[in-house]
Amino acid sequence: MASMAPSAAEHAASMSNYFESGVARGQSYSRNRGPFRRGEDGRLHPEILAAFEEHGFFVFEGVVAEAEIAELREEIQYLLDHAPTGKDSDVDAQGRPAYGGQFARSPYSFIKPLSDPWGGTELLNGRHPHQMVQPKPKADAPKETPYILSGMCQTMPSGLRLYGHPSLLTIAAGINGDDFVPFNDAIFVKQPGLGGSVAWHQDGVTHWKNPDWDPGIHGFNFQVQLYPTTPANCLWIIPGTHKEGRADIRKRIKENNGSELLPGAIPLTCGPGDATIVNRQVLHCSFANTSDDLRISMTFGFHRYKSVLGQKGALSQSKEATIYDEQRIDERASVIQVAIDARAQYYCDEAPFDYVPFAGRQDDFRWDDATYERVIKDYNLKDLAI
Ligand SMILES: O=C(O)CCC(=O)C(=O)O
Repeated sequence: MASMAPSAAEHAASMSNYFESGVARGQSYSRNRGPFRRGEDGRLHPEILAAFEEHGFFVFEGVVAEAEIAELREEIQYLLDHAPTGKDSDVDAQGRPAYGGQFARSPYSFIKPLSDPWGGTELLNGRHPHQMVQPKPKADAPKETPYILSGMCQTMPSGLRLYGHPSLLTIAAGINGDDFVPFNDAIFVKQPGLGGSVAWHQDGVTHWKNPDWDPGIHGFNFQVQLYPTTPANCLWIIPGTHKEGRADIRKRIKENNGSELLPGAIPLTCGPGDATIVNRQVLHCSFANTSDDLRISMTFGFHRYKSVLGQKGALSQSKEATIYDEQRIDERASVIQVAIDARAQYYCDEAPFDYVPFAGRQDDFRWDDATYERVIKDYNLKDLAI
C-alpha cells in the first residue's frame, strides 16, 4: 500500500535529526570552504584545486559582492512577479501578459508545490531513479510553483554580468583548463513551503563508459546563492562520489531501508554571495522545502573543451542529435566573451577575465543591442550538455 504523504510540518519534523548529523559531518570538510584565493601564478590557488579534486566540492565564501547580489535579487523578483501563473498560462498573477514570450524556450518551468518532478521517471535520461517524499502542501498553496528559471544571460542583465565574473571564470579555468566551455544554466527557486525536491542523481550522461573516464570528465556546476541557505532548502552532496563511477542509486536507497536520507551526505549551507562548485559526478539532491526560508541559486556549469568536442548532445529538451563541433562550441562559448564585456562596461574598475579562446576576437563580441540579438537571444538552445 502506498504510504500517506506527510504534511509539510510532519516532513520538516522528520528531517531534523538527519539535518543535525549532516551539519556535524560537514564540519569535517573545513578545507573545502573559504574565500576565493589565487596562487602565485594568479590562477586558482592549488590548495583549493586539491581540496575540490579530493572531495568534489568547494564553498567560496563571499565571492560575489553584496551590491551585485542585491541587483540579482531585484531582477529575479521581476521575473517572478511577471511569471505566467502556470505552464499553460500566458498571463501573470495580475492578469498582465507574462514575461518571456519573445524567447524560443520559455524561461519558466513549473511543478506542483513540494513535488519531485523527475524522481522515479525516465526524464533527463532516467538519472533520478528514486522519487523523493512529496509532502502535502498547505490548502491555500497555488496549483503550480516556479521550479527553474532558465536563460539568465538573456533575461537578466545582472545574470549576464555574473556569467562574466572574473573570480568565477578563474575558477573555471583552474579546473577545466584555459579553453573551458559552458554547459548550461538554471536558476533553482525553492519558495518556502512550495519548492520541490531534486531527487538524488549524478549529472553526467556521456562519458561513464569512456576508456579515458576520470573524475573531472563531466565538468562542474557553480551555484551562487542569493539568500542564506539552510539544511532544509540547500543542496546535499555525498563527498567523494565523483571518483567512484556511476552510482547505483536504487541500491543505495534499498540498503538504506528505502529511505532517501542517505548516509554520508552533507548540506552545502551558504551565506548570500557564496558560490559553491560541485563536480557533476558527485551524488547530490535537495529535499522539498518545507521550511520558512527561500533559496534562489544561480546555477551554471562549465566543461573541459575536450569532454565536449565531437560529442552528441545529451539532456536536451528538444531530443536533438546535434554533434558538438568546433563551430557549435565556439558559438555557445561566445556568450562568455560577451558576458565579460558586459561586465567590463558596468564595473569599470574591475580587471576583466581574459578568456583565452577569444583572444584577439574581443571586438567581435562587444556588449550592445546588436550583440544581444546576434549572440545572446536564445543562446540556451545551444547549451553543451554531456
Ligand atoms: O539546487 C538544487 O536543488 C539542485 C541542483 C542540481 O541538481 C544540479 O545543479 O544538478
